[in-house]
Amino acid sequence: RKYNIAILGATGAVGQEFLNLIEERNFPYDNLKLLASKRSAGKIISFMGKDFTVEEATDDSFKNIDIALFAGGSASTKFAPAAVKYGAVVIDNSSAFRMDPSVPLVVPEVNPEAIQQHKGIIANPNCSTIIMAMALKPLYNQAKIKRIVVSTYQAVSGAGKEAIDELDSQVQAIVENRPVEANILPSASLPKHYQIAFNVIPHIDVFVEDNYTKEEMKMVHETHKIFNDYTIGITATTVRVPIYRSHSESINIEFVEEVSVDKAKELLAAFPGVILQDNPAEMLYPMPLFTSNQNEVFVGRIRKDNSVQNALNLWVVGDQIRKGAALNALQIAEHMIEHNLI
Ligand code: 11C
Repeated sequence: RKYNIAILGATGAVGQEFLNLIEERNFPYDNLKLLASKRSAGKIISFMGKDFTVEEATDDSFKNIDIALFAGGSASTKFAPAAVKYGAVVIDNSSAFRMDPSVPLVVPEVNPEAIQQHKGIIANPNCSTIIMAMALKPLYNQAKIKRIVVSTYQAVSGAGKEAIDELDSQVQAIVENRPVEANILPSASLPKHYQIAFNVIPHIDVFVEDNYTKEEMKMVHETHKIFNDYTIGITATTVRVPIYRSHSESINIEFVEEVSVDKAKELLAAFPGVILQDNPAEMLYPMPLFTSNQNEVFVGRIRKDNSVQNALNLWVVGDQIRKGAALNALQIAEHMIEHNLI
């Protein structure tokens, strides 16, 4: 069987990646509707030898749609009710529904069983959460996790195309000895902006409770929900770095029982969607330059943390637009097809 698909936010970075992956993975689509805001409507997108006209999304766009892939943003909240009403399964990449108890929050390699509980909407976790969850899961299966300390190094593309353009223009200005302008990062909506070129900004999204950022708290709350384990202590520091694509994470994990470095390597190497890249003698470790446009999450620099019992340090890198967004969403759809859930 083939499915009628709608992509909401088809012209953005995640929308474009949906198209790349649908082609690459030979996703069984019948009709494909590319939807966006009024501003992008009318744009022509060539896909698999055919020209598609981007349509302005309205509630009625979701009539006869089986799977609605939402790239994210405020459009999700606006159109999810109509899509569900028309009987589509919405796989949503925004943060709007993630913490709703009636909405499964899914990384297919980690908690596929949650998909069955859906009532029309399935949420895709935040990119930094997905990348961390992929590295945690094979280790969590071996020994319960007591505490996680994570610091991220997040690419500018996580903040949208404007942030990529801003990094480019700032580097250009610096090279040409011109004044540098900053209008986008940490977040366009904030009153103040900082240069990202040759800098790092320890501020992603807005500040929420106890001076943590929303991005940091997403890593805490979403991980608890995905693992359905609210006992794990998690503390995060999320940082924007002048990298185009792929988020990196330094993760310190304290287990309830010992997990040796060799065992961790064996478990990670065997886990689907993870590539172990850990050979210090050969200077082999994951780096964002080489993990971009790849589907897997790469793990290396695995070391015992000698300062505390039963703890390991990991360096984890993954393409946040692929596994951190579009690929994870498409894998949810593939899982549903494979298990007759659609
Ligand atoms: C970033 N993680 O890198 C963000 C982007 O909740 O889906 C994705 C935000 C989200 O800025």
